[in-house]
This record gives sequence, C-alpha cells and structure tokens, in this order.
Amino acid sequence: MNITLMLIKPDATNRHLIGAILKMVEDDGFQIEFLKEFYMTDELAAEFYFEHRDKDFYMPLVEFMKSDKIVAAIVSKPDAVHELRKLLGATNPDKAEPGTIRATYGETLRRNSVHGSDSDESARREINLIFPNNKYFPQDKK
Ligand code: 3AN
Repeated sequence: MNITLMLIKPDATNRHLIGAILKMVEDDGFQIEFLKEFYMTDELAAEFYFEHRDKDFYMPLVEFMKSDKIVAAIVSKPDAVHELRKLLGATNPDKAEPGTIRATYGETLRRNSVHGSDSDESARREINLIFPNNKYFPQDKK
C-alpha cells in the first residue's frame, strides 16, 4: 500500500515543530495528501490505542495525547508504511538512528513526537478513525 498515517504528537506541536517535521517528511520523498489538526478524546484514544488498553502506560499515554493538539497526515510514497517507520526511527528516541525524526526531536519514550502506522492493516484502521469517509477506503464508509 502506498499510503500511511502519521501523527505529530502534542510534545512536537507544543514546541512549534509541525513545519520542521512536515519538511523532513517531504524531503524524504513523501507527498502530503491530507492534513488536519485535532484534539484526542478518551473515546478516540480507546479505539486508536485499543491494543495498549491493558498496559500500565495506557492512561499516561492517553493523558499525554490529550495534552495539546495533534496534526494528522495521510502521506504517500511507494511502500509507505515501511518507509515512514524508517524515517520516524525507533519508538525510544534514545535508540533511534541519527537523522530520524525521533532522534532529532523526540524527548522520551512517551514524548516521541510522531506516530506512524505499523502495518497496512493498521494504516487502514487508523486512517478510517481519523479521516472518516476518506476517498481511499470507500467500502469502509460509515
Ligand atoms: P510505535 O508508535 O513506535 O508503533 P507503539 O505502538 O508500541 O509504538 O506504542 C504507542 C505509543 O505508546 C508510543 N509511541 C509511546 O508513546 C507509547 N509507549 C509505548 N511503549 C511504552 C512504554 N513502555 N512506556 C511508555 N510509553 C510507551
């Protein structure tokens, strides 16, 4: 699949890094197809992070994701999911390769500046959650 979802998280929007991060994404050869700002809610977080709901970091993760605005982008490039995860770097910024977005801007494991879908299936699910009735998955229309 050639599209995936990226989120610019509250630690990054709060530090005025929206432009800098989108520039890294564009410079890596991605097209920004759709862009919006939104605020996380408990209801959306429960769906978005359902696989983490039983983890001890779930509540602090949700509180953090609600702490400031989020920028969501549908981005495209061949092999988009894999290519974006490479550009984001490891979840823990301390372990992220130099030159990646998390190595450049991430602060901690939680405040790691960006999210990228981890599979084509996750990308579809997450894009449908954040961009309902998008043109990419018309059969999933709600
Ligand atoms: P990724 O975004 O790299 O796919 P996930 O899906 O494993 O990472 O985790 C989602 C988010 O949950 C991470 N971006 C991070 O902010 C937070 N997170 C993951 N593992 C931990 C942890 N052990 N402690 C605190 N926060 C975590």
